[in-house]
Amino acid sequence: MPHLNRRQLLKAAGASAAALALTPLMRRTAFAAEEKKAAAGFTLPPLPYAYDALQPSIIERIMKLHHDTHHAAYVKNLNTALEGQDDLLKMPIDELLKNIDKVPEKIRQTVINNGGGHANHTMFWQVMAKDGGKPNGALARAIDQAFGSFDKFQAAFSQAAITRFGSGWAWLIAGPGKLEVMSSPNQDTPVMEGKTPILGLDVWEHAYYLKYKNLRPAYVAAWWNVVSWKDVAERYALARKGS
Ligand code: MN3
Repeated sequence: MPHLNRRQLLKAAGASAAALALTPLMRRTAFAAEEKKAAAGFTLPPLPYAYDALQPSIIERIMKLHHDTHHAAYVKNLNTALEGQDDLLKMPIDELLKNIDKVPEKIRQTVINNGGGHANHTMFWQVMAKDGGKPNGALARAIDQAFGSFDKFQAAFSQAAITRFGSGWAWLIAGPGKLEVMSSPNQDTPVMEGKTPILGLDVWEHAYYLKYKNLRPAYVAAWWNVVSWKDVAERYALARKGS
């Protein structure tokens, strides 16, 4: 290795850290078994883009509040609930939710609410991007097979999101079995039922009220513009490999 000065060394270290951060499996911290945790306790992952990246579909003010306040609170409350339980604090969030029966009954609902909130939002940030494109390849074929066409899938998913009463999520599930659409209340995650979500939409009012007021259908329609189909396809490929 040639001799590097301090500045060159720092530059090289920065470049490899950036490369690591961009590796799909490293970047993914929810709903993928490959995640490795270094320490006990859960942390708020940074947004993978700027607060204003998804405008006009999702405005900066919503993004800031949603990530820095709501998601941060789920992480904090989860860590507080599990204080002193290092074996549970060391688990990847997906594993903790899959093994929710191992959580003491006294704090189980708190862990479902806040652990689900942490996992669901971690995925939510990642399945969105500016100019997310359209599904292609194996994922597009699976969508056609399960729903008849992309339009029919979109209609079914939107319907699930719009008709979920109160707070909750709409999901595209990759298995077991063929693709399906479902919704869940509150922060309940399909992972607790042994299902593998590959796309999730937050329909809590905090996700849209500042821009769309009570018009959830308008929010859902605009959200399709920022779905990262590349990320969903990667999740689909991982789910198929895992089953
Ligand atoms: Mn939310």
